Amino acid sequence: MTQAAPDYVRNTKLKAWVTEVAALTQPDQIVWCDGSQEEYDRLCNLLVDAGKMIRLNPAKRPNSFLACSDPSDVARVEDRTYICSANKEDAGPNNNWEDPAKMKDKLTGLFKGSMRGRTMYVIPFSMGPIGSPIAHIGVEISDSAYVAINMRIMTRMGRAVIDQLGSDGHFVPCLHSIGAPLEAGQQDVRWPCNPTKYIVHFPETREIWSYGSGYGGNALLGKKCFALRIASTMARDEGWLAEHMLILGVESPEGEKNYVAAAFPSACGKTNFAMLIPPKSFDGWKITTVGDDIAWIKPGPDGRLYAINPEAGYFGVAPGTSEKTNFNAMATLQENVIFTNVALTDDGDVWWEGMTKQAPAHLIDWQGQDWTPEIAASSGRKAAHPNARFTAPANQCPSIDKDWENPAGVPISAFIFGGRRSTTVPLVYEAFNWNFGVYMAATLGSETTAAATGEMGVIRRDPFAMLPFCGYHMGDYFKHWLHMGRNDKVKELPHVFTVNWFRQNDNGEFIWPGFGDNMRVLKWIVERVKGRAAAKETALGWMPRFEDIDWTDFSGMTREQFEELTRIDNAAWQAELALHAEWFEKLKSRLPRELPLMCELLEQTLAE
Ligand code: SAT
Ligand code: MN
Repeated sequence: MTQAAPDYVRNTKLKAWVTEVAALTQPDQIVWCDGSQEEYDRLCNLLVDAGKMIRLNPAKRPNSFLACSDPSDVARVEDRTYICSANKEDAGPNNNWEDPAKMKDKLTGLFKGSMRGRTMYVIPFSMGPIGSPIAHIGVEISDSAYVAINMRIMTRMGRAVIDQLGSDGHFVPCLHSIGAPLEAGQQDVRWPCNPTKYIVHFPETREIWSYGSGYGGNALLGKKCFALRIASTMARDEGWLAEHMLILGVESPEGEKNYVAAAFPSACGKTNFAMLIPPKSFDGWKITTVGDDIAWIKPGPDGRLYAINPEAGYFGVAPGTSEKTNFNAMATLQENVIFTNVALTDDGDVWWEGMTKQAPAHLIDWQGQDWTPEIAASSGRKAAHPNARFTAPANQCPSIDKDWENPAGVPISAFIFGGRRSTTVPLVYEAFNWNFGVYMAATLGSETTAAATGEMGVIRRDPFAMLPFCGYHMGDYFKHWLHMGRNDKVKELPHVFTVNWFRQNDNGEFIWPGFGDNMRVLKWIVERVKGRAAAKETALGWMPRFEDIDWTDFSGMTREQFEELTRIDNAAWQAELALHAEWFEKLKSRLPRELPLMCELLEQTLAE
């Protein structure tokens, strides 16, 4: 174990910061993570020996583990998440705000001695391929070994990043403590955390402080905190985009390749879409995966927009994932995986709702209790938490794109925006132009899911699927997107599409089968970009007619059902537009003028 920084650490700022944090938090020891397999194995063993993780049956799932969290620490805590900009107005109504100096004071108090009795891990990481012109570096300090092992899967982590930093390279400091110091002789618990939680961002100084939670986006600070909240601010200042988007490649039988980036709110099937397997009838078509959650996008030398996946792993929702819904994800999960909050089978493997049609006869649920289908039927208790996750290396995915680590990124041809809407929003439509696309994305609504704590199933506006992740005023963010459309460096803008896989009929059943059949929509999208697919003009944008979609070997959709799926219900849209106007009202002080004008225009077109 090392206390002082290893010799290879030359970055003076980093060394000083680590010393300063250690003095504040008073850990028992400091470990500089080198990112090696030996280190990973050692930390996994440590967690297993301490009873904080279970090693799964190696014959079933080699080198894989199950961790189960405290029931109070299972999702992102949006009401405890802060953007502490110098001016309150800059954070916008989309963020909680506190004065940076006041917040630093409060946090300094909380972090004081917060790592007593624990090990402090210094975790250097690169978001994006090390050295890529689109990538950026962060260093997380955490008192959680679980965080360290997850960061090794989710990012490029370790000594190579320190080398890249050199003596004066820039990094985003990400400070994390579970807030559970151990006094001498005090027995540790399985998932230490603190009922008081703060997930805090200082956008001007590009710093993150997270306290009290060990779970997901609250604790793996490279993900939502850095790659979205801090990076969105960097992107605004520097003329690029940091987005809550998957990136996938569409390859035609002729070998033509197009990349699209798609934004959906958390737990709306982004991972499934990113790993889609086309229906059998799409012989020769291939979908490849670049990323499943976050895209960093910069203008390239040829004036197109180029995207990288800043992450190196998937932190995906387990429940609902099966060979049927996401074959590639299941293949990715065969080994080297950390599962969190799923159920344990009697033969030492994992299970979750939706993994198989029939549940095992007996399980230990995510809270450590006996679970049987009978108990579930009578009590409604779930075997896995609805926001249970897997952490898996991206390169284990069979559909991984050959260019997923290309430092130059991949060129984006289309942006797709989607929400979870049981009514109103048609299956797919293409915006008339960039500004209209920005309007559609800015007014995106979605029914809430288990990915964040709070009421489920209510519609909230989730512009660009970025509501919980935009590190500054949403009105300024819209302005930034509109500006990208007129940026000198951008010579070819992607087309913009809206999709909704979740529309229901009057009986509450999904009309669209989704999953692999989304390929039919994706094909239309790519053909539109290439100027090869027809569409009809509607008030909302260009929409496919029944005959514009490839229905080969698909009997599940009649012309009538398709009409229902794509119907623009005027009354529903008038109500929807009223909600848009209400939403815009909240952002009024910084809202670009174009957006309310487009709202009026739409209202008039619909009334005609
Ligand atoms: O933020 S998490 O990484 O916990 C997952 C999500 O909400 O998409
Ligand atoms: Mn996400």
